[in-house]
Amino acid sequence: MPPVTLATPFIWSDECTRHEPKGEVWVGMPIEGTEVPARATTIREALLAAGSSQLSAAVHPDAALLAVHDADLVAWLRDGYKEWLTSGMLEDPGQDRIVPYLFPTNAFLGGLPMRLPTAIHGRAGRFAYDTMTLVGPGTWEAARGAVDAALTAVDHVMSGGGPVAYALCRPPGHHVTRDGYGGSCYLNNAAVAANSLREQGMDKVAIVDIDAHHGNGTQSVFYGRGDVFYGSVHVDPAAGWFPHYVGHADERGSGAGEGANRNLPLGEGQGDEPWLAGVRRLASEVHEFGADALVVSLGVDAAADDPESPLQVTEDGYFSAGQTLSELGLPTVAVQEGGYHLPTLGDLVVATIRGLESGR
Ligand code: SP5
Ligand code: ZN
Repeated sequence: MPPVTLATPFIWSDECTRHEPKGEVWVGMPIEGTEVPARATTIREALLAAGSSQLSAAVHPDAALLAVHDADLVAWLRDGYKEWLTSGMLEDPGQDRIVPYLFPTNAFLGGLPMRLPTAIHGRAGRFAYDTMTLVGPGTWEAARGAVDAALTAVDHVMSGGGPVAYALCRPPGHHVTRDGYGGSCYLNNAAVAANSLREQGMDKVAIVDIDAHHGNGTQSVFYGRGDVFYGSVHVDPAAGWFPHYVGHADERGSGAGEGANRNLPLGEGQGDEPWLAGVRRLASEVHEFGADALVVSLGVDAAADDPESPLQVTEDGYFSAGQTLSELGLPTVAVQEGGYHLPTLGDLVVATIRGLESGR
């Protein structure tokens, strides 16, 4: 029997393929980037083949974005590249992407106030926290389009369009804090979606992050808040994986957010059973939290073939994760995060969405 047509629509923005990272700088080495435009088109083709209907992302005002991100970060992403060009960086030294070389950490400033450097290359490390997340000609448009896709998915669910909507966001977003970007992410699509659900009347919102990496940005945005739960199952940063400094089990939230953050790190090589046990535990905590709506940070890079993580989850595993989350019976917005193995990417996303809509 052929699989049933997907009932869940996907939200698409043409802007999302305009970001061409070209490469990234990792431990000083210029390497080929894996967060490429073909990720988005591959997923789109798989969704269309599965019968999902495409909805266009509607352009939203900046308000929802600025409720989550620092206005100076947003302005930098919007205007920084133009300034990079007018400053002549393309001619000397011949760099056509914004690549930071100096980071104003506490260790550097030692308590002195942060001044705004005159040189554009001095300013490049103000909001970026790594050298892998380069800004080029279409980066702002793509990142902003991804936010519009996430917000359109929220609108769809809130206006009674259906119980589940999937935003095909690219670039991904879960590594972006209020004012820091990195990990191939520029604006935090999932955090903007969750906060928008709150502002549109959902009293409690939960985010379940099944990307292979810990969503340090999303955690950071909601760490002190009791109205948004963040839970993640991911490769253990203590085993040597990005984001290294954040994503440990003892990070439980602070102040009003105490207890509303849950990290379940897994060792290298772990597959379906321990990963799904993590997803089930997050689902039960979301239930106990009393969430009214769910945002899924849907990264498929925990899959066995993925080049960016050592986890060994299967396509069936992704289906089961979706199924477990669907049993919560909550209005659900799924937002694309990572996933880099082009030959299996589309099937992994389709399997997860099939799970998310099972039994509805
Ligand atoms: C959204 C998302 O999944 N971001 C993940 C970023 C993690 N990148 C860490 C990159 C480390 C360098 N990659 C080298 C690959 C060698 N196999
Ligand atoms: Zn990831």
